[in-house]
Amino acid sequence: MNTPGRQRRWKQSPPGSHWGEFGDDDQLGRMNLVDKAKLMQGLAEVHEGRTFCLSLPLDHPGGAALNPRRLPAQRFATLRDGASAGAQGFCWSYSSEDETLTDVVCDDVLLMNTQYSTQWDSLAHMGSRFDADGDGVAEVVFYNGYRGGSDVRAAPQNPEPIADWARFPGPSADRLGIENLAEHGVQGRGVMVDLERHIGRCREAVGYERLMRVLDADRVEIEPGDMVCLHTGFADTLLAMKRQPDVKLLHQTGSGLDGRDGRLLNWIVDTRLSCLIADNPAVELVLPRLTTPAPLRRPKLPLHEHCLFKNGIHLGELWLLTPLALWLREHQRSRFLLTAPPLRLPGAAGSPATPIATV
Ligand code: UVW
Repeated sequence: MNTPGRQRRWKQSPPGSHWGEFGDDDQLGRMNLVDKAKLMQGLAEVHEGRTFCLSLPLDHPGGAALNPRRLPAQRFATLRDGASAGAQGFCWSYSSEDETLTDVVCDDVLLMNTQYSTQWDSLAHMGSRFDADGDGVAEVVFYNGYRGGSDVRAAPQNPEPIADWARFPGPSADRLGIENLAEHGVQGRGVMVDLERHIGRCREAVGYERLMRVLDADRVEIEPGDMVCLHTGFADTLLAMKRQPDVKLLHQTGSGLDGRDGRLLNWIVDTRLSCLIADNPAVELVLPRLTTPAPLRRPKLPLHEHCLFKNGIHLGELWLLTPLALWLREHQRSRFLLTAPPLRLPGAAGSPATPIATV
């Protein structure tokens, strides 16, 4: 909803954007389209009562070679006591309070990059340097004109040492954090687009023409509010590498959307899909640097810019889609019930996810 009498957060919005579509203060974007009716459509796709876990084990990919900014999770016990307490030193025992108590307890502390493995990107994940206030100078802004540095602030870097965690203020996207998605609930109709079936696992940037051919061939229809899943086979290849990712091979594996194809970007907006999900690391294929002269200012990840920054379309990445895609292929189906809440972690730029498909 718009707050009456309050000045808009922006004087100009980026070309191709739809800021204000769901109200000037909206923080959910196109997930607003996942409403009661969409959930009922999702439920109507359940015929077998069979579920698929769409998450990789969260210790995958393994190491940091696939994305050096994203370190693997480290897990610690909160507290152990020694073998003297009768717990063999691997967990905590109430016997340290009272020798007659028999309970033993395991608790974990997890130090994890929220976007290391199967994940949601929040709308605070990526913004742009854009002149929203029209003063001729670009500032850092996010979806619906939320400002970098005030509405969305960087979390402090890794807390060191771990003992200082008590003082760690936590992530700090006051607006657009992933908790908005969690509070809305992520449950509705999923639609599988099986790119691997037509392209195989070779690297190909999928533009509008190619995508339309795939949708036509498989008779896939996408309606407003659908959560669209793109199966490329990438996560399945990654899983088979058993946490020892062969990055050279992975960089040649699997298709992804071509974020430089304007027709594709328009299609994403015009279909009114609610979010885009893929089993690859970025939904789009991150292309090598241009060899021809490029315009001075441009995004490295144009599909991220178009979805997260301009149109409030959440992205899901590194989901494990192959078993579900193969089952749907075999049963000549493309639709299913998708239940995929992120963590309700206030202010986080992204979240691990353990999505479930029900068919
Ligand atoms: C980046 O790597 C910037 O983001 P993502 O995980 O969304 O692809």
